[in-house]
Amino acid sequence: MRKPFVVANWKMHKSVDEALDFIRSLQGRLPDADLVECGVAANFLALYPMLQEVKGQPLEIISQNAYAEYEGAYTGEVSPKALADAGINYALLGHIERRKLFNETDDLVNRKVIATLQAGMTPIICTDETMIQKEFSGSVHYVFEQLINVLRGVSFDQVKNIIISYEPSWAVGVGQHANPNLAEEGCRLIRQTIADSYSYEVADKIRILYGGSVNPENIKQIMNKPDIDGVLIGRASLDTDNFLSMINTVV
Ligand code: 3PY
Repeated sequence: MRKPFVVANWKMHKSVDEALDFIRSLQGRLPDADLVECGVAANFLALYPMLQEVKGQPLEIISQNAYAEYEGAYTGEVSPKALADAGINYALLGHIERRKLFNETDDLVNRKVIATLQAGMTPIICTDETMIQKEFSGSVHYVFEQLINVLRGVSFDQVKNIIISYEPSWAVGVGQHANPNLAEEGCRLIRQTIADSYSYEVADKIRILYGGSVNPENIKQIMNKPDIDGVLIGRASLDTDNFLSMINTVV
């Protein structure tokens, strides 16, 4: 059984105080961790105070990024080592906004994956595709190639512990209704790629999330799909009640 995972991706929203208020307002309202895993991906500045505030609540505090080296002379970057030492278990890597706005390539994302694993954290690797790529070259080619590139050097043992997210750019940040069938198609393709490159057993265990305009109206339909084990939620996760109502549809 793959445990569902509901992740709020706040992007560059919320100050430290706003983030802490959010955590306080969740107090005692999250479902049992055996039923669903919940997490919030916040900006670097808010991560540590959030970790202090969350104590005892079943909520993962997640980094939205991590640098591609374990530590070293990289002014302005945040190392996987510092994140892991602080108590962060997960890092989002290669989100479509990082690829589009900050020119992150498959190669860079791959180095981030390796460094994050080295620090003992679990990468949540985002894969994407545009509608043009989907319609003209076909997802099979594009998503497959991207996944192979970002997983280069990831061993059989390591891959069991990673999480992959399908975040097609045609559905991210646009607020449009995400089509659950297309979301399932992308996640199924990811699972098939893992089965082909590692094994069916690993593919069956690995958690695959969908991200792109998930909201309280569409989450149930999306989560009913067999290859979707969780969601990354953008704008709709900024409000506590919305976030809780989405988590409750999953349990
Ligand atoms: C979105 O839904 O906009 C996201 O980017 C989720 O990560």
